[in-house]
Amino acid sequence: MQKFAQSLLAVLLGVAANTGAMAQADHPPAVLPLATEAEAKLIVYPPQPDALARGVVIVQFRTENLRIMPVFGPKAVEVSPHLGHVHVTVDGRAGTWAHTSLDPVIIVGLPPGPHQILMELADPNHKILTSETVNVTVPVTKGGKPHEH
Ligand SMILES: [Cu+2]
Repeated sequence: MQKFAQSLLAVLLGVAANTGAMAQADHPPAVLPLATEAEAKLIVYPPQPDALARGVVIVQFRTENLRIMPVFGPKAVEVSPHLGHVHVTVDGRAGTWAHTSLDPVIIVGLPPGPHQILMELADPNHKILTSETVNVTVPVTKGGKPHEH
């Protein structure tokens, strides 16, 4: 019985330490190594319309069955539950960057017109697991100039 109580405490503490960043829509995040890993999913939301009207592209996203962290290398691929990051590429150009948190992707300075933002969910060894493409049209803003910093 004591062993069961200790296990329960470990689970409860694990949940408390992992709430927030990994909260998911239908179930809490895994807190113990998993015998089998469910398929990693990347859910990307449409750019925020208010910001887009000002020429600022803000893309929010979340993952399921994979935690976004700045951890890399073959040993990290073996960690359970799985870790990973997102590769972001704008308009197919060279210059993909690794996004290593669940913070939104914020892009300023795109010229008015259609753009494609490719978001690829990668494991810690940069193998692509799944991807989503965001199609966005940056409007001509007042004065004809996009947002500037
Ligand atoms: Cu990578």
